[in-house]
Amino acid sequence: MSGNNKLLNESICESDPELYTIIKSEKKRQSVGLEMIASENFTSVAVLECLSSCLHNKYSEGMPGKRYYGGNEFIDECERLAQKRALEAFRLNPEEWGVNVQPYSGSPANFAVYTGLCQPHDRIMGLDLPDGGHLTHGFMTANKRISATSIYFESMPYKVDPQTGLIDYDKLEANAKLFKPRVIIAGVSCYSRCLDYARFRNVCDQNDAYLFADMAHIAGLVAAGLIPSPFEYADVVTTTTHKTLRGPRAGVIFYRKGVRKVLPNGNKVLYDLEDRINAAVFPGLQGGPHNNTIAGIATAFKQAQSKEFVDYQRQVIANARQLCDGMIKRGYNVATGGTDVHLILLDLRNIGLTGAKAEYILEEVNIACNKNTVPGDKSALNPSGIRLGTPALTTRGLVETDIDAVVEYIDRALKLCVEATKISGPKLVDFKETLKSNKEIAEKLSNLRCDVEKFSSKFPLPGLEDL
Ligand code: DSN
Repeated sequence: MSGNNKLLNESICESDPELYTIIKSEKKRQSVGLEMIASENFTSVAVLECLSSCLHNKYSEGMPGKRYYGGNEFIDECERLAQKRALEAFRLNPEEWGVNVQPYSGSPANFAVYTGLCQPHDRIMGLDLPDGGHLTHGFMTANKRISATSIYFESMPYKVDPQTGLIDYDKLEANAKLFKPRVIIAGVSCYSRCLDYARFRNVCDQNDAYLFADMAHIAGLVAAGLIPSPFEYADVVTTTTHKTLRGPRAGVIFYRKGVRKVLPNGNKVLYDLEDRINAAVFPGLQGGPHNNTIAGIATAFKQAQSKEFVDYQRQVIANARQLCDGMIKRGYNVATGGTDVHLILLDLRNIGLTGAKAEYILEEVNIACNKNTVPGDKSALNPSGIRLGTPALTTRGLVETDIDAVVEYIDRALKLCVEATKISGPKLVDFKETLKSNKEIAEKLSNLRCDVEKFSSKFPLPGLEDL
């Protein structure tokens, strides 16, 4: 083989053993651990094949049939197929809804929506990040505009009720009357209840605002028809495709077409979102779409229309409920008292733990989750809870009885966390040291890690054999 051919044709394991070892280690980590980060999932072999296909090589700026590069006959077919299946997956009429499948992921998709709907400094209202919203819903703090969505647009958050943990729709309505937003975002990153889209619509109509639903977390459950759909009420809907939808890492934007409203004189006002959204994605914010990813979107949306997918989503919810009930039975507090979806938010204040310590000790025993603020938390920098999700575990085949075992492992870890905190005192750095230096604690930790590994290894990890 000539030098150049060798460079081009060697597999990663031959050509770059250093990187190959890192990938193998990550594969091992994924298979011996319990993945409970609510936004993660394991995608299918078909999606992974699309991602590593020749479609990756092609530039195709523009829309199908209107490209800035030649050679796009099959790329056009692929993107049109992805668009068609995206609409089908949510049972949408192409006369009423269009879709752009080019956004690189959820954050760019959301920014494209604001770019399409707003002028700079127009007003937006989203659920505050510490209350379960997402960065791209306008997050800012008292002294800093954090997300670009609060730098380029004027953001006023709405909140959850600190007692119930539920969105305070009354306050949202009152504040929207004063703030007069151009866009209200109905979307969450950590909220375990279904959203009241009809109420959001009503508030939007009172203020002539657009209703923008970001269903990234729950899109798989919506596609399966198991929870209320935002499409009945929203003007624009975005989603990522890799969370409950279990496709490639990407974003899509759905926009309404046809009649927006009928004026008192009977004249119809039409939506003009198609061109605005498409132009915001390209050339506004992005260059060439990632065609390998778009193929992955197409095949994920095909899968999303299967009976197996609906069964999977049903199990995701059943597992989240089992997790929730199991934790409550063991004396833990769950924000809002339950779940309708794929995640729960555990409030650790009653057992004197911080989210950071809980996340750390769970990671030490191969259970991945993330620390999270809970309703009423004073500081977003020191959150009092952890977010736990079931999409990835369910993909590996866990059912309710397995979740009982998971509850037991989490409970053991959190009890150990309390025990270690009593020895270490409140500082995280001392706590970490205690986990290592206290012989009894270290031994319990190691036993628990072995139990979790043995348990996890029973469940196959989908994906390519070696990578
Ligand atoms: N980072 C994702 C989440 O964890 O919710 C959202 O983008």
